Amino acid sequence: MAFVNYTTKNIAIKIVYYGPGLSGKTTNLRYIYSRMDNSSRGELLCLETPIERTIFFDLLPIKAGMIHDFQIHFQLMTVPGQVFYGASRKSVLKGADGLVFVADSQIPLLDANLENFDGLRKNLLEYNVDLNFIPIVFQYNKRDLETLIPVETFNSLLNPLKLPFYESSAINGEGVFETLKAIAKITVPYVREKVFGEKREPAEKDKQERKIIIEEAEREREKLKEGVMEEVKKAAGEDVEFVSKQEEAPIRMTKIKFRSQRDIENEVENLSKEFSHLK
Ligand SMILES: Nc1nc2c(ncn2[C@@H]2O[C@H](COP(=O)(O)OP(=O)(O)OP(=O)(O)O)[C@@H](O)[C@H]2O)c(=O)[nH]1
Ligand SMILES: [Mg+2]
Repeated sequence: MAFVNYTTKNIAIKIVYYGPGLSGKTTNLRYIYSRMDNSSRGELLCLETPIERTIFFDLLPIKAGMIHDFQIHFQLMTVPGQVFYGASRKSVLKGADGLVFVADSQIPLLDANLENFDGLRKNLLEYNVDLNFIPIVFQYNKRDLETLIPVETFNSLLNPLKLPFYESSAINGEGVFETLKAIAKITVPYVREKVFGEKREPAEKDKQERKIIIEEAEREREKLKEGVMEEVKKAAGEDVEFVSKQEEAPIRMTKIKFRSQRDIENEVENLSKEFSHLK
């Protein structure tokens, strides 16, 4: 839920970049940081391991537009994608107003994308949030590489509602601002409704219709996945290996000391409300 400060007239809208390890979430934030004027963005806060993988999360506050006389701030946060940081992923997700799901387009990572997306659904449910009704956009990243998961495959498996999706090459900045603009545009009406009680345009498909489409897609998913994997394998040549979760190499732990889960949660919550690093 967006954080509103009625005294200073600020609204903080939390956008979480979620996705499997190394899919390019931090790269999105770095690019946004590098291309924005420093009067409209704060400092990029990254806690990372010596080998560049996010250990906890990244945070980038940016200033954007007004709702009435309230200044809007987007707090962009990433989760750590690696399998064993489940608890941190969940804390960062708490109170998210909008989501960007950053998928890795490389064929061997199809399963990792799907598992991570299932994890997102489960984590949200623990906060009583239904993934089918929270503002979300999909970013299919690393399109500059070869042998890619086709966009239609991603959409059939992750995005049966055909919500906004972008092909990107975050490392070159392609699709990064398009994604950010899209999620901002979708999220703001939800926040206006929650905070000011303004009615927003009803979603294109109503609740019941969405539920039916999602349930059907879920029933079909295994079948669809097998078929799609076969096709993708064929297209890519028979020698493509599919990586399973168990084979993921564990990374070296860092010197950053983990505190209790409660401390981490408090810190994320405080940072979500924090405007001091914005001019
Ligand atoms: N080729 C290519 N590489 C990319 C792209 N985006 C990110 N990368 C690279 O992929 C690696 C991982 O990127 P990160 O942004 O750190 O990934 P992450 O999603 O934050 O990873 P975790 O924090 O571990 O969850 C880095 O070496 C990036 O340079 C892209 O669009 N194309
Ligand atoms: Mg990261």
